[in-house]
Amino acid sequence: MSFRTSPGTPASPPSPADYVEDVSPGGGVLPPRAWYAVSDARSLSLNGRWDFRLSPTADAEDDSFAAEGYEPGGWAEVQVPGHWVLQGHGSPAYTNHLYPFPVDPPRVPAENPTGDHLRRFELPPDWPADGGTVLRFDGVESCARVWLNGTDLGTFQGSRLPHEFAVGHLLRPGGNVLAVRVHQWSAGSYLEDQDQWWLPGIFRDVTLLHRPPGSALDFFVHASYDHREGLGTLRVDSDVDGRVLVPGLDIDVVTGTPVTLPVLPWTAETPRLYDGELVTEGERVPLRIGFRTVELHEGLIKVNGTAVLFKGVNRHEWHPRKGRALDPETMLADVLLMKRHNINAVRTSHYPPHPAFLDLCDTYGLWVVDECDLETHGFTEQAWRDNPADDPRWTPALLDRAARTVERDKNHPSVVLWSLGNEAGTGRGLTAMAEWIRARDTSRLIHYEGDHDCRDTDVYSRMYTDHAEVERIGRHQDGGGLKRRQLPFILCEYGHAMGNGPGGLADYQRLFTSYDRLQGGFVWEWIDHGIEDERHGFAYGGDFGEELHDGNFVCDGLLLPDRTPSPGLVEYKKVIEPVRIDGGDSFSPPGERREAADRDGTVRVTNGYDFADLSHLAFEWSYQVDGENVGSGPLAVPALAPGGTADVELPAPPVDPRDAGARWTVRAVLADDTAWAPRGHVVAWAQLPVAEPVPPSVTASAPPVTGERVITLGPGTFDARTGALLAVGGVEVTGPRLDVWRAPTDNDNGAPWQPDARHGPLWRALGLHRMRHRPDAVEAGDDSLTVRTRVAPAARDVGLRTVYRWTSDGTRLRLTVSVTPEGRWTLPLPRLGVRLGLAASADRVTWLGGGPGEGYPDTGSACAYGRWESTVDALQTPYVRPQENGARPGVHRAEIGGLRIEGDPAFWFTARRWTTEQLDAAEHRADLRPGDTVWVNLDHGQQGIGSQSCGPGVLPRYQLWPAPAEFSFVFSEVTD
Ligand code: IPT
Repeated sequence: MSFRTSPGTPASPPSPADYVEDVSPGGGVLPPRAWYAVSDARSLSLNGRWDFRLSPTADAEDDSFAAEGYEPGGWAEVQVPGHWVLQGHGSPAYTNHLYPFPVDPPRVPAENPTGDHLRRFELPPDWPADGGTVLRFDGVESCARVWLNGTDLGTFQGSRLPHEFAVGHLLRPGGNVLAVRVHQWSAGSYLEDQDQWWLPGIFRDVTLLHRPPGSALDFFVHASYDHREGLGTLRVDSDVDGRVLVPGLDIDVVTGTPVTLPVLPWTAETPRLYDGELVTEGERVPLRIGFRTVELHEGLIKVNGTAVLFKGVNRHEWHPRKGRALDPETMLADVLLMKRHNINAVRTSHYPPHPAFLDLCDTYGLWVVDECDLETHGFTEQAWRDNPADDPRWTPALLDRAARTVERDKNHPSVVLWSLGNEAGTGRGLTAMAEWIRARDTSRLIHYEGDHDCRDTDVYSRMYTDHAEVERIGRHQDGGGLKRRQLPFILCEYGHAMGNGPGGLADYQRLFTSYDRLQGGFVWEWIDHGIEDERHGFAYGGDFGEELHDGNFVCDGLLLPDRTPSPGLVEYKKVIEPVRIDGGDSFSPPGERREAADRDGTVRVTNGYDFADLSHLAFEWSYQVDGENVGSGPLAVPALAPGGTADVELPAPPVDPRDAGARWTVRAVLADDTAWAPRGHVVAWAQLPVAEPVPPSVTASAPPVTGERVITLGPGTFDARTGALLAVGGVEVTGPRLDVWRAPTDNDNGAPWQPDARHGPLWRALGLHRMRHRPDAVEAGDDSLTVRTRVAPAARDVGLRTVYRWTSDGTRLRLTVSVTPEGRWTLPLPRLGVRLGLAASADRVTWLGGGPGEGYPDTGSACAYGRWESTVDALQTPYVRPQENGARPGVHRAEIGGLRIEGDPAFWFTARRWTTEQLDAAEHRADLRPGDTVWVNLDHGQQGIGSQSCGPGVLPRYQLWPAPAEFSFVFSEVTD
């Protein structure tokens, strides 16, 4: 590293590494242009094993390794694409918004891990000798200097953007050596302060592209759609003249010529692409043309004349072993998972993705908000002083990033909005970017969240706004300047999916569908960025000894790091389903009765798609009594147009509809195989309760019998001193006793910047994790055993007076728990119920209630009422940081370890091989070890989940405030 001289003193010769701290984007690269994967021109992938040497500073080694004839003796090897820190060289580091180096732009720390890479390659023998050749890097973090055969080609910054060099004149048939020096930190790092792992390396493809004489340079496919006339207009502008062929439309015109003709439009729901070709003298480039028009009209984002509702996710690129070096299979897996979960939109947070991902979005149909690689979030620590986004010296770099984004991706029909970046404050650089983009591409709208006055944008966008404010915005009661008041609204981030949750999604969706101005949102975020790790299961911030880190804030996705859908994704799928089936809600959690079934035998079906009719769906009914299917069949539903509604007659119920626990289930499934899911895939569903199940009844007829040490009552054996239940028949039991504690979720713990009370820390401060149980009386009456207790934490005057009343009919045992809060409670409870222990041999679990996955008061939409079966292990949701999980809501009956439990009313059921305290203490999955007891929680109430790990807390109606409560369970031994 060179020391800069002060003004006036003669400059010392520039250090070879000066480009690292240069605010300009680099030098020697070709201008940006449209990206395409293949053409008939030759290409050669340089991916694979590269020689690699890591040094601790930018200039610890001189650049002699790039000279011809250098022998990389003693070097290691890395895989390209890849990050060296995930291949045993150095370590990954995670910070949310803090720069992991002193903020002194554009200076970077002296410790600047630098990876020298060497790749030898031969040209294929038939590599054409004419024309030129381009060397393309699709992504290098964060700054590179490149040499080919000893010649210095130049440098670049802009990690997730392509950079090309003209190299034809330097290539030889054999014995080429490509040398790339990559610095982890550069001036560009100040522009790349996204909330993610810092992962240096050549993490996207490196390709040699032959450019035949007369080959295409840049080209721009303009394909609009006039929804009134059903006409598409195609014009392909090309830097090199040629012809545009679209055989399916009989188009054969010269470039630059508009053609208007009847076409089928492209939408995310109906992704009609026409294959075409751009034919220039030297090259044939395949085109995939989607006709669509994006506009701001009457204050709404419209595509082809129709307002769209974004049901989106924020997608970072992530693979638990490869980091951001995604392979094609992983990209496809993401798209298929999104489509199968009713997601229709992606914000490419917070940088342009690998370009192949956008090809998949075109093909399968996803609206894309394509975001530029720009975030300067760390400057918030100094009130945005010196923010590069408002410093003209950085504007060329910002414009370079905008241009590389737009030029690369402009031919994708899926891209409907350009996003300037994320969390970069406001400033002249952002305005310049917006102006440049507007001048270059008039066919898309501009998004940026950081500018709440919408000076540069076409849409009012916010993140983590609470429900009440979103509703005010929906009603146009949010004030703001004239421009903003006329704009549509989206939540570019909401529903923070960290750990258990997010809660409250259904409540947001109700707002989105109620107010036109609200055009939906993008859940934060798609996938947990956990790193596969032998020690921990999955590692997160701090696990690599970082001096600054933000812990598991990097694990906040709808997918677990291995792409297992979390309950949050299953919930989101249900909440955003594109067909609404009414007549009863999917499922009523305990304590909340929703409208009963439509007893007239009709069900109301509403098409919630924006463009598609329902002809691709088949509808089915089934009828359950006590969770048991007693009939099913097809249901004829008209192919409703978008927004259309029909009342559809259900068949006569297959059994007497007064049967207890009867309900209809109606499902909309794919009628045929699609590109993204097979026929029969469930798109939408609802359950319509007909009759509630009969609550269990136990006639108190058996008397308690007091012995020396134990009291017996029917099948129950109790400790005579404490009144604790010891066994039900032959099933040994520990407890049950009152339990109010849960291992705080990330959302319970909350984020410091949220105004709402953060319940997790407050619960702990109150001592809810160390409640003491004081037995006050054990009273054997004529037909009941009553145990009186007070449950309270040390040092506090609040408590829960708790009475357990046991009765029996000789074979079954009924427990009624009465809870009376005492003292001044200022917090809701985590949970309210009982916990009991069973032998570790308890494994198989069956239940009648909500399932198959977990559900909490504000996350249970996707739980269907039925008979479910699982094992204790499979009931767990393995969140990367262990926390409360796995409750099954609305359970009327459960069996586990030989014990049958019936609820009056229905309860939340949870079983695990560790205690809540162990779950609470664990920091990683690997910390959880099965003990000798299976702990079962039977909860009358649960606090909701909310989204406070970044967003708003639990809505009042899902909070569990201490209040007098009474609830019962009936225990019996399973004999059949
Ligand atoms: C917001 C960021 O845009 C996103 O990158 C991520 O960090 C998210 O939060 C939290 O996971 S910024 C936040 C301060 C609202």
